Amino acid sequence: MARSTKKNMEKVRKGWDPSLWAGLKPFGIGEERPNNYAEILRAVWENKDEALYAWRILSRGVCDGCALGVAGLHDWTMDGVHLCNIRLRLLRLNTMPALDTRLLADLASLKQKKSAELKELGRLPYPMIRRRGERGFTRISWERALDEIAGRIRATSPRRTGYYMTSRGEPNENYYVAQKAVRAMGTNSIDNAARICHSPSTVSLKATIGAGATTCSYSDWIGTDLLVFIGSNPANNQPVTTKYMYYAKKAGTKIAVINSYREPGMERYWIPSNLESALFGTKISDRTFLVNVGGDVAFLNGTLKHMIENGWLDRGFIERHTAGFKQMRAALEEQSWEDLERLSGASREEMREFARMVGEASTAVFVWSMGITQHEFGEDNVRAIINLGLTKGFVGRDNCGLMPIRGHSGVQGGAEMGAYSTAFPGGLPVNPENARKLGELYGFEVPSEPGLTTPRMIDAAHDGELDVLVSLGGNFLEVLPDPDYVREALARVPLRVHVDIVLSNQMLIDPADTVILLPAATRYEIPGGVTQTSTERRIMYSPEIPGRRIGEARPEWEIFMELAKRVRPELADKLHFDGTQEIREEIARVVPMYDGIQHLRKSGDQVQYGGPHLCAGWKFDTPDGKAHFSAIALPETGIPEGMFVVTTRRGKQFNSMIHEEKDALTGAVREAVLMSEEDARGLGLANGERVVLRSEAGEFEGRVHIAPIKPRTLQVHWPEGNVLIDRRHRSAVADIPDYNALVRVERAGEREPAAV
Ligand SMILES: Nc1nc2c(c(=O)[nH]1)N[C@H]1C(S)=C(S)[C@@H](COP(=O)(O)OP(=O)(O)OC[C@H]3O[C@@H](n4cnc5c(=O)[nH]c(N)nc54)[C@H](O)[C@@H]3O)O[C@H]1N2
Ligand SMILES: Nc1nc2c(c(=O)[nH]1)N[C@H]1C(S)=C(S)[C@@H](COP(=O)(O)OP(=O)(O)OC[C@H]3O[C@@H](n4cnc5c(=O)[nH]c(N)nc54)[C@H](O)[C@@H]3O)O[C@H]1N2
Ligand code: SF4
Ligand SMILES: [Mo]
Repeated sequence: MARSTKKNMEKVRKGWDPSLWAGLKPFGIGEERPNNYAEILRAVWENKDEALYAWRILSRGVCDGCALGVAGLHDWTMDGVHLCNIRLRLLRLNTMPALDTRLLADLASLKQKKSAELKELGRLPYPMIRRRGERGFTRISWERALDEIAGRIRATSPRRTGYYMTSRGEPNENYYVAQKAVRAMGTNSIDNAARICHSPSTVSLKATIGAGATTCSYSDWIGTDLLVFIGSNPANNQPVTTKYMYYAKKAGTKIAVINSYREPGMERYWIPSNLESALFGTKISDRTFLVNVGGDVAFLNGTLKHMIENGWLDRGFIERHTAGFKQMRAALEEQSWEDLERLSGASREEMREFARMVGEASTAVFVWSMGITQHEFGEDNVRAIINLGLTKGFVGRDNCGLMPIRGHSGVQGGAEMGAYSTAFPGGLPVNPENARKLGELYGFEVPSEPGLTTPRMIDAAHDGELDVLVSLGGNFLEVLPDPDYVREALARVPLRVHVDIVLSNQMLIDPADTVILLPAATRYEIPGGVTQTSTERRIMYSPEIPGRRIGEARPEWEIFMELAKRVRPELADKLHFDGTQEIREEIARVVPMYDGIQHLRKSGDQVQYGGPHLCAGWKFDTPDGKAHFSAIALPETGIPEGMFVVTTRRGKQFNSMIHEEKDALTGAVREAVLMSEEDARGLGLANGERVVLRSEAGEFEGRVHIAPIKPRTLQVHWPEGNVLIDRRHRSAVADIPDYNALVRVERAGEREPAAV
């Protein structure tokens, strides 16, 4: 094999290493694990009517699955093929034929269908309209649809309108034009799925180190001394990372996991495209620390306390390049070991063991995800990780970094393009000064007040304060807490517009007055090609792929442009773009950090904004040029007697799109209630027994699935589990819902708790 030119790949030891194997059973026979070869056969079968198109998408397109990022079948981190089962499952969304719109004439039978079945009916081919009292949708022309929507927007105040975008597949160009159009229509109430995903990460990183994204690249994982995953399960959610982890381990990296569940995929994984790992598996985590749901601040603060007590710090870095260390230390001194143990669910010894791992490492990368962000104190969770990262200057240098690993393919670019109610393009805060500057560039007045965040849009709808709600993809009914409340809210909005590629159940909610469906093009169908930004800040070009086109589906950027021109005809020339190349040229001017985007022309073209490391040379983009430690109080997360804390998790699904009844990584079916053996015993419950979970918000019936999970914590899959979540619990700054709940557990059919 030729020597790799990819950074850090030269550190990977050649030859097989049995000490890293998961076991001696070839192919892990008999183990609970996904069969990735079967996934390939399934994808071939599913896409057989459009085999050539499917192949072109895989071999030339930028993946529309997660935000890891790949062009065609190769990435910028490792040699060899980059492909996974998520991408294969999502492929059909791009190749399937149009649905028969006659099916929409009467919705009675469709209302019985699950979202997965609705999606399988096919692509949405034409604009459709349904008025109050009508049984279903009828076809309407684009002209009439856009005129009607524009008329309604003009007839109301911009304050009474809201716009939401999924991050599923959305390219930068769609976000950029959408936010410009919405701002021209007089409001900042445009938000995207990043709000309910990593918003606390962006807020806290900006406030402490002046960076709004990961500071490092994936290649920094390979050969770092210590790689830590906190509240993150990339084996399921960014599967190709298991290959990066394999290489990292072969370059001497130790992996630690902090989680409330011993995720099977993070313990060992069989990587299909690597012979050694495919045969014998790879042991991934070297040390897993089980913590309480919500126990991370306590665990990380305890870790910090040990590090300070033992002097496992880089004092030079702390003195020269940081501020706030003393205040942080003072806050820690107030926190007793008793509280730290009780709230974290881990022992003082375990925190010491982790502290020693961090203390002994001269390089480390910290990766986190939804287990950290989706809490009322999500911002503090992130700050606690940043504190730890700053103890030894684990930022801005090789093999070091702070990485909020992103979810949806489109999510990194969403807020950076300004499709965010609290940020303008470039992630700049919405305030009068930034509004004035943007207004000068655009040639029209840009509103200077922050708009409605996603959860607040639904609150406004519920309160009767929204006249127009435009949602591009996504499904409020399934991605936000308390579906009954969301249903009521959506049913009150006089005009709902759903721009989408397929059907979903939120579209079928009866109109308060009017519902309009608009068919969107996928990213591969957009003339001129598009770009997407990955977690590691890489802006990648995805070309238009020749193949089947669907009815009258149009690129979403064009839909927004046309709409805004109708609402503000006097601004038509200022809102016009001839194509995606012209959009990229404007992005390069308005968002200087995206400079280079205008030169991307073909598959594989890319530019990583900010370079491999942000905060390089320990220069921090904060007012004093320093990185800031945070003094963090312990959130009171104690679990009242007789109760459990339940968190929502992903199975074999892509967010609201469910792919399989059973998750092959965990063995859990959709209705599973993951529970520790200890709790099951205490409640007198057996594996598989039916139980009811009751929270203040609602109840959920499922089946006990005994798993290596922290006692007093439970997990259920979402969206099914969303009925348990109280919508009022949200984080203070970022406004992300807390997707966890306190529940009582009862055996199904009993009124009294199952406890004996
Ligand atoms: N196959 C697949 N891939 C996906 C997605 C998908 O739905 N399916 N979704 C995409 C999206 S949008 C995103 S954001 C990412 C999400 O990626 P992840 O954040 O990895 O996804 P989750 O399944 O929500 O996993 C949360 C993890 O945190 C743990 N956890 C829960 N609560 C706590 C806590 O309080 N503390 C700690 N330390 N751990 C906790 C859970 O046990 C679980 O391992 O995945 C992306 N990729
Ligand atoms: N309980 C609970 N809820 C959660 C989470 C959790 O962990 N627990 N995670 C949250 C997270 S991290 C995220 S990112 C959000 C996800 O929130 P969203 O992004 O809003 O939801 P998705 O389910 O990913 O959206 C998929 C739907 O979008 C549409 N769609 C798919 N592709 C396209 C496209 O190319 N264009 C258009 N216009 N539409 C398309 C289809 O209707 C599809 O059904 O959910 C959040 N909700
Ligand atoms: S890991 Fe993510 S980016 Fe890579 S192929 Fe899978 S879904 Fe696509
Ligand atoms: Mo997400």
